[in-house]
Amino acid sequence: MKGYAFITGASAGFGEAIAETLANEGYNLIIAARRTERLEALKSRLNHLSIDVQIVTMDVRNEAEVTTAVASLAENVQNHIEILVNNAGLAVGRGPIDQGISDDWERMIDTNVKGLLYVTKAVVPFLKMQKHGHIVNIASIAGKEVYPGGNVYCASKHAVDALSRSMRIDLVPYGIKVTNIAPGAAETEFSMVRFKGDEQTAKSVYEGYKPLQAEDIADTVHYCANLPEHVCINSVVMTCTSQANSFYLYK
Ligand code: NDP
Ligand code: 8X3
Repeated sequence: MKGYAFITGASAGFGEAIAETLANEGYNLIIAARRTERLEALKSRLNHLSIDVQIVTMDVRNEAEVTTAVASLAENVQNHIEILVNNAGLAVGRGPIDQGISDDWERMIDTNVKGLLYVTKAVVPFLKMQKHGHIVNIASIAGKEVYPGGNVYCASKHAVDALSRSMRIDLVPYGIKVTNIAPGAAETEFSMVRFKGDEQTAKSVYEGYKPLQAEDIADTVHYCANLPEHVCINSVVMTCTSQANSFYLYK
């Protein structure tokens, strides 16, 4: 029997697709996010599979909430976590640095960087005990190259990239794999969140080309997680065919 995949940000986009893909491959799931009703709907959709699905409602920015949520999982769940997918994240706003809004900056840094740290710190002791496990960090192409107006989001994803490489060193003695996945533009709720509900602007991000779909990222996570024990993919940069780098999209 497969162990548990702990997926943050499982209420939408990549996280939801990763949860569905891994569930179909027989993984049990711990699905986390703030919107419990979305997690419950996902769990119901997976009802036909003979897997266990644990729902965790938490805001990754709140360390106490994260620690309590992980500590509250049953022992047989904690001790069988095989994969942690640090996926919860967001961009808020896009524009020149001097026009940035401090609250947007804080939301991005607190979620993308500090949230990922809190979840990792809470889960790693269980992976260490097993001397086995895999952490998949969902970074971004924005963590490889900056682009106009991307400043703080790009900085937060550069931090994720650096943390993935650091974790790889810290955790290698325990047989724990770390994979950094850096996708380019993908059509999810990401742009609706970034542009604060401005549907027209959000839609325009994906017009004139075929962007990545959440399922593409899920397939990549599944591929990386199902390699032989002695093989670890450290880093993946993936874009749709029309995107050459973080600022050149052919439309
Ligand atoms: P979505 O907006 O579709 O999903 C984001 C998920 O993150 C939701 O499940 C949301 O759940 C969760 N989340 C956000 N903030 C918090 C929080 N404070 N606490 C807990 N959960 C939170 O976006 P994507 O699926 O596109 O994004 C997933 C990841 O991929 C992010 O890290 C993003 O930066 C990254 N990424 C996205 C790309 C894209 O073009 N879409 C490309 C490259 C990387 P809820 O609101 O219920 O809490
Ligand atoms: C999301 C992709 O290009 O909007 O990480 O930064 S991009």
